[in-house]
Amino acid sequence: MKRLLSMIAAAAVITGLLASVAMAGTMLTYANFPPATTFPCVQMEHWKGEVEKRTGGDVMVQTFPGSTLLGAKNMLRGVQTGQADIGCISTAYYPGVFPVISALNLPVAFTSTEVASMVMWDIFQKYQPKEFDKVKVLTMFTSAPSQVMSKKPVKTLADLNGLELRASGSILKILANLGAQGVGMPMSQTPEALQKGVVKGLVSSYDVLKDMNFAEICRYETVTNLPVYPFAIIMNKAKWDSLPADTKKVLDELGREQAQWTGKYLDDYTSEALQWSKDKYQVEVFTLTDAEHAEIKAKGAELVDAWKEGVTKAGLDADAVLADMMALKQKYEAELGK
Ligand code: 3IO
Repeated sequence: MKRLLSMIAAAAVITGLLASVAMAGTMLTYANFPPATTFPCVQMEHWKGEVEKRTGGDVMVQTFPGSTLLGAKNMLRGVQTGQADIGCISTAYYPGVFPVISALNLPVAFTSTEVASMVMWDIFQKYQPKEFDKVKVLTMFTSAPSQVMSKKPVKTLADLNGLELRASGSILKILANLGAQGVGMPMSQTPEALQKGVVKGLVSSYDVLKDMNFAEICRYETVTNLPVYPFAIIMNKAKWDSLPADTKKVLDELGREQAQWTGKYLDDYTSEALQWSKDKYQVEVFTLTDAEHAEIKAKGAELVDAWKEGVTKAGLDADAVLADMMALKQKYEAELGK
């Protein structure tokens, strides 16, 4: 009888231990808007793997690509209200909401995603802009320099005249200055708009030729080297506050590393995606003349002035942010040889 009682007691202790182990763990939901094949989702799966490994399984991450939990436009609000714990935002989809970090979306001739992503992270760390006060920022990165992908050949800047191209953020203004018809919409709506003919092409980085299979419909690619799109991975503030200190440490340590990993991945991947498009769909690639690139640059200058005005109105030193961004760009280009 005594033996039976002690066995029952032991079983109860073991059951309690198992329950507390299960309860100690945290499950985080992570929403993303584009399809699983695209780079924002590739970096999401990489981050999930690192977090689960580095916390020894204490933190598990459940990912929702392709707008299955939150879409491009309700991502910010959905994370703030806790519909998802974590979400990926393309900041260009929220005009006026992120004045400081939209500096990365200016026409300042970033040629490397790794450089742009490191610069973005450092600018965020240094200025801690109020625009992110309501969320916890886990990491940041950018897309690669933006190019024209279209159904009609754009061999010269003149071919842009009246052409309907999907874009977002500052690129819409640059397109307007170049005589094109920019149409603002998130990446996740672009396949349908191309299919229906609402737009004749898009301005984004070459990774989407393969990952969204745009090479099939957009057989003409023009190297324009327009701005990168800045992305932020944000977490619900209350959820962040509820995490144990050691978990917060793991996530904080991953921030900069993840920015660099993503930038490096995309730098390598864009050329691979373009080659794939040539092999599979025989896409044609056009380059512009130096004079045309100078024209794009000249027409972008007024955008920088407009950005400065907005940031100054928000009570910040726009010249300092810009100067820091350019200095960091130079520093990382030298350091990384890019
Ligand atoms: C982008 C957005 C979602 C998925 C893949 C992508 N590659 C480049 C971008 C940038 C862009 O066009 C955007 O709208 O954020």
